[in-house]
Amino acid sequence: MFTNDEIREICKRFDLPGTYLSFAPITEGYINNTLTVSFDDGGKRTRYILQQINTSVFRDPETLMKNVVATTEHIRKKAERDPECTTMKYLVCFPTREGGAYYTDEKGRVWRVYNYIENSVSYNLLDSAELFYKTAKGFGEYADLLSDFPMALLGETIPDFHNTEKRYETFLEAVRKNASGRRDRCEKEIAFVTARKAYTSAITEKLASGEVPARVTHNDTKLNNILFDKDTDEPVCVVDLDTVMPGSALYDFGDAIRSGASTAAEDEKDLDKVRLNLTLYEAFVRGYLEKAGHSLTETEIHMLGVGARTITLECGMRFLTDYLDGDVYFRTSYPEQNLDRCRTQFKLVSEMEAHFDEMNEIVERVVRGE
Ligand code: GN1
Ligand code: MG
Repeated sequence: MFTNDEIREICKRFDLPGTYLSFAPITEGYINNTLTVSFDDGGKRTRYILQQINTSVFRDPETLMKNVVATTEHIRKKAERDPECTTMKYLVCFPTREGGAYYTDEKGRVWRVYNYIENSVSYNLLDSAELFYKTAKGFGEYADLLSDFPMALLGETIPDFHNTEKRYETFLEAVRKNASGRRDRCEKEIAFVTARKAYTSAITEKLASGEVPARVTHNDTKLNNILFDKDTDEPVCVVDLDTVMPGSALYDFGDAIRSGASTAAEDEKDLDKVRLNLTLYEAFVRGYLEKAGHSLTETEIHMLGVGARTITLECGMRFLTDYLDGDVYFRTSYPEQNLDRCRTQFKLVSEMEAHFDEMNEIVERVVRGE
C-alpha cells in the first residue's frame, strides 16, 4: 500500500534522530493506517509509530492533534514531576521539522509520529481474570491521570461520538436510505435495535441534566487499545488517543467490557460462542474502581452496568449502520464483516440483559468491599 521511498520521504518531515531504515504495517485498528518505522540512530535501532490519520473519519486533524498533544503533554509533565503517579509508559508526539504536530503531504494525507512501545503486545480476546483486572487498572489509571485536565481545552474530534440517541437517528436514516441495498438481509437486526430505543437515552439524558458528569475520557477503550509488556504481562501503555475528549466514564467502562469480557472475537460467526464472561466482568469492576473509583460519583458507579449495555448496543448499531451504508466507515476484510460484528454485539446485549441483575450485584458487592 505504501512504498519504502514514500515512507522515507514522509519521515524526513519529522524531527527524528538517525537514518531511516524500513517500515512495517500494523493491521490492528479499523480507522487509521498505522506503520512502525525503524531508524538507525548511531548503531542503535529505534522504532516509531507513523500513522496516517483517516481524515474522512477525523475531519478536523488540527483539533484532534491539539487534544492529543495537550493530553500527552499533561501526562508527560505529571510523570516527570512525580514518577510514582503512573506505573505505565505513555505516548508522546514527535514534531515535524517546522515544529508542527502533524504533516500534510502533497496528496493531502495527514501524518503524525509517536514513540513505539517496545516489547509490548495487545490482545483482541482474553480469558484471564488476572489480565483483565490489570487492563482495568491500566484504563483506570489513564482516566485518573487526566482527571485534572482542564476539559475546556479539548475540542470534539468527532462531534456526538458517543451520543447514543444521535447514533440511533443516524441508524434510522441509514435504514431509510438503504444505500447498500442490503436492508433485506438485516431486518432482524434492525428490529433488535428499534425494540431497544429506550436504552439509547439512558446516559445521554443524565449527561444533559448533569446527573452524570462529563469528564475527559478516552472514548475508545477497546481491549486492544492497551498494550501489555510481553514478559511481565503488566499493562504498559494506553494507545489510540484520537477520541480523547469530553465524554462519560460510563462509556469507557462499558467499551472495555463489551470488547474484553466477551468470550469470542468481535466478528465471530458462531453466536453460541459469544457470551458475557461474568468472572471477567467482576475482575474489571474491581480493577477500575480501585484506580478510578474515588473520582466517580455514586450515580456513575451504580450505572456501570448501564454503561456496558448502552455502548454495546451503540457499537452494534454503528456496525449495522455501516453495513447498511455499504462499509464506508470501519475497515473490513470481507463483505459481511460489519453484519457479523453487529451480531456479536447484539448477542452480548442479550447476554447483558439476561445477567443484568448479576452485573449490578457485582458492582454493589465490590463497592461494599466484599
Ligand atoms: C474503532 O480504531 P479502533 O479499531 O480502535 C472505532 C471505535 C469502535 C471500534 C469497534 C474512531 O476503534 O469507536 O468502538 O472500532 N473508532 C472510531 O471495534 O470510530
Ligand atoms: Mg485501536
